[in-house]
Amino acid sequence: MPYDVHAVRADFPILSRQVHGRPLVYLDSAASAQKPRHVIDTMTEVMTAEYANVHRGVHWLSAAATRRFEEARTKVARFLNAAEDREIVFTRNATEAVNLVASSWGRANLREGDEVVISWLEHHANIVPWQMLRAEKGIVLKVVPVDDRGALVMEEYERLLASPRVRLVAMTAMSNALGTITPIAEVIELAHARGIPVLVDGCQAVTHLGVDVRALDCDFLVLSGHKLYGPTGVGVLYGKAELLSQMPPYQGGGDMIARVTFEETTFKDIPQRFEAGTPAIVEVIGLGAAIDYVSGLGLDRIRAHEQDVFDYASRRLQELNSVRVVGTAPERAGILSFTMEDVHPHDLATILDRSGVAVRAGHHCAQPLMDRFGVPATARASFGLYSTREEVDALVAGLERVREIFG
Ligand code: C6P
Repeated sequence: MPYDVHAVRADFPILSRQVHGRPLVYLDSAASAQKPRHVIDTMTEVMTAEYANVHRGVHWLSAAATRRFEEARTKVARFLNAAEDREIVFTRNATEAVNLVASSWGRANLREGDEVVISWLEHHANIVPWQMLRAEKGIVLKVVPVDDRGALVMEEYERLLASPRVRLVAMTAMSNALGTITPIAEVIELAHARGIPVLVDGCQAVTHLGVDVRALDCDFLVLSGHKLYGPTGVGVLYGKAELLSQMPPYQGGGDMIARVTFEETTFKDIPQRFEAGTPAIVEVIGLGAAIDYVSGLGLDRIRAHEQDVFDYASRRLQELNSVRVVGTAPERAGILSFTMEDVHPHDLATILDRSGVAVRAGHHCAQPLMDRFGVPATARASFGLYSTREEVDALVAGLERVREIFG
């Protein structure tokens, strides 16, 4: 079946609105994706008809809500091809999922002088939690460099891995700032050859490329629901059952305990052990609906469509002499970062906004990467399953206007 992007767009109510009197051109899906009606309706329907707290009540509504909540866990597990549902832990977002691993696995397994390998491509969410652990435990952070195109320097990675003190590799599968796709399968294989576990930041890869955790054989993977066309407030930590089972709780409270006395508390098994307190019930169910929606369209078809829009945008931006694309690695998808000579990215984004074109301007929570490329910020256009070539044309027309204004 051909991919009918206009039919797909009709599923997203917000895409038909206007901004500043112009049709919305939403090119900021890497920050957060828009929501299809199926997600909105599912969440409304749960709150209208099947809402109660989960895992607690014996009453009908609580059982209904619990069933739908746990069905969403199954959907996430299938989507990622996890071996078991209990390998899926619901968190607030990807950031909390990395913090969970750093606080629980990291505190239990890392000692002073132990090394964690990350890369220059990382989002702050996969840098700062390890720095906090460094302050607490004296671990050492090693950073794999990128070349001038924004591709990982694999020889350096191998060199860093050769140290006997490396205990964990924590790396993104796709850069949110440059769109670089990292050779994450090879990264994992090389680490595993030395018995080193790997945490994958799958925030962008899950949406743009799709991820199979068993094919990758990653040990942990984190993602945020809101980038996957689901609601905010829900993220996922995937972890191999054998690893999660050995990890101490991250937060204490209700729903994660087996038995509490004032002297002692015993904890539930995974995944509940890591889900203290009332979870984001409606949002988790909404994430399940988003996965149904994305799966219904088919990740392969989405990827092919996005690649077409991305390639078209790359060509069109190349034609603009005043624009410099930051990040030109051969393997890229969905995200284009750029600067314009003598124009601050914030001014650029503000002028684009006046014509209805929404792009992100800033450091994209990847300040070390901006430093690497000698820029304080970039403008970033990011595409989603609803993006079109016409929207790229609107972006290019907007950029031409910016050039005119700045002479
Ligand atoms: N990137 C962007 O505009 P949270 O904030 O926890 O939902 O996701 C954090 C995160 C982690 N890793 C990657 C690769 C990401 O892209 C993000 C979120 C957004 O690029 C918001 S800063």
